[in-house]
Amino acid sequence: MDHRKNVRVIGAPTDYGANRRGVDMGPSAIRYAGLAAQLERAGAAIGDAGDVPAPRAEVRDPDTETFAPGRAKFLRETREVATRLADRVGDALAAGELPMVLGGDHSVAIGSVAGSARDADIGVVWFDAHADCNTPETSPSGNVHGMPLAAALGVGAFAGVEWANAAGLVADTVAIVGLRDVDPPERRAIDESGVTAFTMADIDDRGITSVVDDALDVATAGTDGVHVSLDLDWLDPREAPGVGTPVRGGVTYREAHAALERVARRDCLRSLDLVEVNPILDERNETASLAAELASSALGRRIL
Ligand code: B3U
Ligand code: MN
Ligand code: MN
Repeated sequence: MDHRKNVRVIGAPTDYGANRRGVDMGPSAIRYAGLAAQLERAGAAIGDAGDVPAPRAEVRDPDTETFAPGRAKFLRETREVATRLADRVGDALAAGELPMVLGGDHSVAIGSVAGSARDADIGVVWFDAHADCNTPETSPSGNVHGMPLAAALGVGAFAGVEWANAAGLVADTVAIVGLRDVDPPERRAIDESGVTAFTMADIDDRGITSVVDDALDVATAGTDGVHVSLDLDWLDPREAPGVGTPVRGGVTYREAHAALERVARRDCLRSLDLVEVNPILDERNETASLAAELASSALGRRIL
């Protein structure tokens, strides 16, 4: 898979899917943290496609478009960006490049998954403290960054929503890794959809490499490649303080690298998201640097 080493960086500077402002500066922060240099260490050639246009939350009404019952704030804006991003991701893949999406809040993954699945059967590995399996009916917050996996899978009100799930991601090839904050309706959505879910307790019991190998088995079974969606709140807040919804008890620096190194070793990476970096809440751009480093590990950065 030599062509996969040509990376196309695509920024998606959104914040309206999250309840904290500042995550829209994630793409700048990750670039500034030395993403290009990190990717070069993995032997990748980098093209930066700039950012997809993202509307400013201040000039939009969160409830212009609604799902009833329930709430999904800034749904119209989410759709606009997801649609544009899906095109950009699909174009990069069609050109033989590996799209790397810099968020922005996690709602942008609706677009990256849709683009990645456009002309292929894909698996997904979702590294996150949260399940992101809420729907407008079940969400406690109305924030779409808690819903992207449900949207991509067509759960609940997202069933048949063309821009979110027309590309046909199937739950059998989706694995979530690192869970420690799951809402009760999400638990039900996971059970009913058949998504494979690994909690922090699984990582404690079995070790990160074994869990990630299992997740990759799920995501590679009968698929053409894997989309990896990395929410930086997957890591422990001590390692990654610059996120909007930190949850104690996440993976360590070493576990995170070990996980992404397993991804590289499997040679299955098709597309990658680095999301939820919030520079306003960060310390010395550490979380953005970590995102850049982990991307390098995912692409097979050599130590020796
Ligand atoms: N599950 C909660 C909280 C949350 C989800 N994703 C993040 N936070 N980052 C919700 O609002 O859906
Ligand atoms: Mn999260
Ligand atoms: Mn997330």
